[in-house]
Amino acid sequence: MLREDVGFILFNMLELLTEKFAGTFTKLRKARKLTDKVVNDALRDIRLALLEADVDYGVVKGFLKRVRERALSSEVKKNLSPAEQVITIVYEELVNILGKEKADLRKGTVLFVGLQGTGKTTTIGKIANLLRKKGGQVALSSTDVRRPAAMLQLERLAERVGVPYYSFGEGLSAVEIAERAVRRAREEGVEYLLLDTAGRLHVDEELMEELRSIKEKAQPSEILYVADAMQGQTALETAVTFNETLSLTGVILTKMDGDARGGVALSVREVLGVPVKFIGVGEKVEDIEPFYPDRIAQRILGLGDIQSLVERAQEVITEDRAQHLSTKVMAGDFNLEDLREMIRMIKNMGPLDKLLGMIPGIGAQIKNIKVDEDQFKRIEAIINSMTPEERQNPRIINMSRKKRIARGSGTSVSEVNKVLKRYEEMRKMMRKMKGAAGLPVPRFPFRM
Ligand SMILES: Nc1nc2c(ncn2[C@@H]2O[C@H](COP(=O)(O)OP(=O)(O)O)[C@@H](O)[C@H]2O)c(=O)[nH]1
Ligand SMILES: [Mg+2]
Repeated sequence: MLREDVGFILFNMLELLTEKFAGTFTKLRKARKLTDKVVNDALRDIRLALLEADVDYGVVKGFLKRVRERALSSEVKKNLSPAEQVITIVYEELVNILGKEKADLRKGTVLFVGLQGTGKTTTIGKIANLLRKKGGQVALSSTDVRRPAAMLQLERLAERVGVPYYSFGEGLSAVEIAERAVRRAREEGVEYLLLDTAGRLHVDEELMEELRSIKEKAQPSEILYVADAMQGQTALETAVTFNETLSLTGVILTKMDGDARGGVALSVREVLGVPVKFIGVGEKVEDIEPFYPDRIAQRILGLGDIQSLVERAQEVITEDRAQHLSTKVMAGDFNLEDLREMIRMIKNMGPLDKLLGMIPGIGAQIKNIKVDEDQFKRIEAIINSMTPEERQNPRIINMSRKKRIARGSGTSVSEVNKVLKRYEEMRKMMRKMKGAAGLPVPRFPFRM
């Protein structure tokens, strides 16, 4: 994807979508029966996808073995196509492997542990915000005594979120702070005491000893390991050590807004035996989501986080308008008015780069691209400068009209041309999509 093309995200998005489907499922779609060879070919693609998604090798191996057995067994349903069968089995196994736990936190003291810089402090702010919004009684405290700045960071977050922060003056050890915070939380009837801890660049025995003592004194209801998803398998190796020392109760994966594809999430459950409870998707306090195994499974399958996207979209797009637009797209009857409406909807859906990350195949593509939202404004301005007739029937836009439109929108004829050319390409693409209807996507559980 070229930088200058980023304004035409819609076009690229559809293109990538079809490409992805075409690539992975064409062969499968042609198959009439699930033979050994068909299954093996499909599994090879899936294996690659999983490894690319940074899933632990051993986990992939066991996983594929189960899928293969099921795909070749007699359980397969007659009313599904071979492609649908494979996708359904893969999906179900993915959800199994990820665990079915809901992202609940037990009340009491919640200890956050992990290496330095993984996002512990930030995550505590985010979770405090979530719990408080749901009406929970929350308080924060930090045992990161060696770094006053880190304690201040948490105190600020507490202020921002509107929950109490417990501080006890200087000179106390981490363990003493933990003890006092727990006592005070109990006295004040706090339901969730979120306790921050110090991190290190590497696992070291001194830190482990300190955490062990904090655990003993604070008797936490949860010990959550905060892992940076961008670190992939390395994060997991460290987690194993923490788990041996502390018996973790869950994991929080941060920085999932990067191009980490979620494979670590898959390995966590298998390797540590504890669930992923939340994922961090940005730096702001709102940027956290409960972990939904089914959604991650879709994401790993390359289907994108369709569910979250749909939810986000539903907040700004009314059912009627969406229906109207998709009918037009399906009918191959898509004019510049519709394009403008789509651009407006997308603009209302929030930061583009984040949104795009949820779309299949796009996450990695936009890693290094700063989405140029200005370009959307320019396209909109160009379309605004057209007459309704021109928007409905762009073919009538001749040179003199182009000049007028360029002048009206403060752009140039060549920019107007570009928009028209891309619109034409999009329209063709949509025609193709229409032709590709009947993609082998299971009715359940995917909503597309
Ligand atoms: N993009 C992104 N950045 C994050 C996320 N969580 C934390 N960060 C950033 O990671 C850095 C380290 O976070 P911090 O909470 O101080 O880590 P700690 O040392 O484990 O307490 C900060 O710059 C955070 O803004 C996340 O989910 N996404
Ligand atoms: Mg910190």
